[in-house]
Amino acid sequence: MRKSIRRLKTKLPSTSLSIFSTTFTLVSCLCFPLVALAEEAEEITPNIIIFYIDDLGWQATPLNDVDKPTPYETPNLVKLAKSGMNFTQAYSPAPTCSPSRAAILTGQHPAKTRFTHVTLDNRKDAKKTERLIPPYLEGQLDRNHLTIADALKANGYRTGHSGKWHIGLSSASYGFDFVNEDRGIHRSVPDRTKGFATAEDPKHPLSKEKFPPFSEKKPEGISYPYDEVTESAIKFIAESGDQPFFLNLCHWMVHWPAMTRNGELLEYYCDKLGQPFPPKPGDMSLPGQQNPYFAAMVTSVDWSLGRVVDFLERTDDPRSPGKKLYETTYIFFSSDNGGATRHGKETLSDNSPLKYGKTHAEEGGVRVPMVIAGPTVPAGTQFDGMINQLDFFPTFLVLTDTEISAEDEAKLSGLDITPVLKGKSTQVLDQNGKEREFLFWHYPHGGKDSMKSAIRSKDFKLYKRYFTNDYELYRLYQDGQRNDFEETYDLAKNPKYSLIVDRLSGLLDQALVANHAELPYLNPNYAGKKKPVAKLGDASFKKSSRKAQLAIQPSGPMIREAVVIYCDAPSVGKKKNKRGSKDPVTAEFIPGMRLPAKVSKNGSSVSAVIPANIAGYCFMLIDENGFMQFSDVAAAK
Ligand SMILES: [Ca+2]
Ligand SMILES: [Ca+2]
Repeated sequence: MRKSIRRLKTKLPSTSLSIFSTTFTLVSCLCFPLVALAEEAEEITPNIIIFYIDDLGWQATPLNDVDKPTPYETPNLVKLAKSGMNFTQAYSPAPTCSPSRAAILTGQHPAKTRFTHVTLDNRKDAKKTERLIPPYLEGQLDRNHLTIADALKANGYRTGHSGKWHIGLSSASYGFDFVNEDRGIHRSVPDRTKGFATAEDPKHPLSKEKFPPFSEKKPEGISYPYDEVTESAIKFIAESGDQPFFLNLCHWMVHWPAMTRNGELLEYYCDKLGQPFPPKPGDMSLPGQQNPYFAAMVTSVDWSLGRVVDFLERTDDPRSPGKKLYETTYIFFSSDNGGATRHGKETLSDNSPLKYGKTHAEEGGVRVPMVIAGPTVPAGTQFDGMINQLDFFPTFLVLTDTEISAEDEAKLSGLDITPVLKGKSTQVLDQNGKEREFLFWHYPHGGKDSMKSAIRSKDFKLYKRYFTNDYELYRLYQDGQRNDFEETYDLAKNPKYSLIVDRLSGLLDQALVANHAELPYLNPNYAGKKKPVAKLGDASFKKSSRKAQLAIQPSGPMIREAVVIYCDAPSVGKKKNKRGSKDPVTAEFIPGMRLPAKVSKNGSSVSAVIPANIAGYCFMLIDENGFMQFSDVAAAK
């Protein structure tokens, strides 16, 4: 069922350099030796590393630190930015984990792949208090999509994944040769105030080598415990030998649980934040960025970045005599969504001055740190234009001279940013050489405060609120200067901005339609509903034809649309995805998939043929009044 990649003569359109005669306003300008180095470096196909952090907010590093300075230290990220480009207005494709990761892998907008949140294969009953319910998400990313790993592999790359996956099944099913989904050093402990790693720790021994932070107590620096995510990534790089490589390194930190096995690092932050060490058991409820466990996680992932960069800096590139791997490798550093602000009573971090955080399309939920360094990226530069991780896929294709079919190419949602990366353009340009007009987000999930779609175009950001069916508008910037990126002053009802509301809402609606975005449905359990909901009747399954059928009672509304969802047998319950499995799942049909079902002409019954290897099924039904419901899981036998 997997699509094979055809090597075609047609290449991705690479924009002609002549359009980039616009004024050059990057912070540091290119100087001649860099250009010479850049041209030389392009001779071999470069290695690509995505260094991806879970839940690292825009204000959680010193890079783009505004207003109150962050206490978290990330010396290796600061160093990476000095050798590459810092993107001050970088965005994740979604405000949560799975959709951002899937969007990078497929290059397609989460709205288009209908992979918009982490609630995979969730058919729980909705609350009585909510008028709307989210669409159903498949149990795993559709394996028919061409992934960037597939594309690079077909071009001779060795592909490796280390750490968190969270897209369903395992990375082995999506084009990765090397798979290690170990949690590394980030794993729950019974009591996080004690039991820190030691030099003799059997699984996570402390390093002999010392690293930052340096303090009066530890002027030589501190040790770090063994981290499998980092070490397996380095092993993958080392084993790649003569092959160019693509590494997808995804940390489980700085996500909950807020913990560290690094006692010295925790003590450093307790001292810095003026708190006792070890911290008292109980809630870490101080406001702002005062959680020493969270701080330790930020510095731990930064240490990991330092280990990988250090390895690249001291290892010869077997493909380029005289060069180190660091000179032939691009590193794309970013985070899957904005910072998580709380877990229960515990304060994790703080995205202020940005609004909200993870699970919200507001700036706090989608604006993330991003640094890109590599052979052609001018050192110490900054780009202030909008950029999205959806741009990674088309950019990788150009950087690595990888060709994909025209059909797959047409599906990509992002744009090639190599002209920006090379310091040759101050704008992200589309295939026609025009500046990208907007970015959008689609998050039909959560309650009334988060179920929104959003669009950012130049200075403005507009939100479409599904619960109230209206808009919010904020002016983040004015004449390039910070204006209201706190998103405090809603201008949507101000007549002065009505044209902007009209234009942006029109663009957003067009984008939602063009991407076949699935919108929220009416909740049949809602206590305040005003219309009736379809009543489900008899279900049947014919063994010989494997045809499943469900009748609808004539006393209520009929069915307008239906899909069938493949399940395990009703007696089995929900099976865990094969996390970390090194074997790709090759079955054509698997539980968690959803496919169109047949609706009878008058909507009084729905049916589907269930594949032989599928033991159970249910229907997702949308009735004439717009209510969505699931039928009970039935056995396909
Ligand atoms: Ca700050
Ligand atoms: Ca995340």
